[in-house]
Amino acid sequence: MGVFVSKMMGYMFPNIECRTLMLGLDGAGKTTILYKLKLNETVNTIPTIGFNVETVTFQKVTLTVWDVGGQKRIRALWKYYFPNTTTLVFVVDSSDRERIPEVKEELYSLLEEPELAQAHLLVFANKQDMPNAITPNELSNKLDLPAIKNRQWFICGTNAHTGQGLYEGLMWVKDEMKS
Ligand code: G3D
Ligand code: MG
Repeated sequence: MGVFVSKMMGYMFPNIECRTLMLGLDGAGKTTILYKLKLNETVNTIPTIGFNVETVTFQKVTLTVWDVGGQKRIRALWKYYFPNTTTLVFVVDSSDRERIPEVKEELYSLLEEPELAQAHLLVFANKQDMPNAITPNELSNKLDLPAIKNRQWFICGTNAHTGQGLYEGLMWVKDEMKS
């Protein structure tokens, strides 16, 4: 699946510059998704600036990944990654119902960032394989996504272990970039 997705990415993003930020609470599944996509041989982590940033580049697609939440002091550093972001990929642990309010709070604080005003939003309702997972539709409602009118958004259910759903999400990103 990883190799397949990598190949598809090559076909999907021939000349389109695409800078995505993949964000979510800790434990949502971001690192697992990154490795599943195997966008590059190595995932670079930049530990020096106080929080873990993972960056991979494949062809013209750059994925920068970090955990949201946590200390205010660290949040001040996020903004350096905001400019020129084309797509915000927000990963949610669909099986962690207790943290949905926290997820929502973090999501909307990001959507209020002026430098992310142009960014499209892709939500991965991850861990769909878990028996107690909430469906993408239910998550969409809990996060009030239908109320978002000022940007394009899309939600899909994923399983980062099998890669299920990741391709669907990336196809949407591609189509958005083309239009
Ligand atoms: P993060 O990078 O967002 O913090 P990780 O999250 O990628 O480190 O994943 C956190 C845990 O969730 C990991 O468990 C990982 O295997 C698991 N996980 C990620 N995606 C899925 C999924 O789609 N389904 C299920 N069932 N589990 C998932 P461990 O136990 O390895 O720490
Ligand atoms: Mg991680």
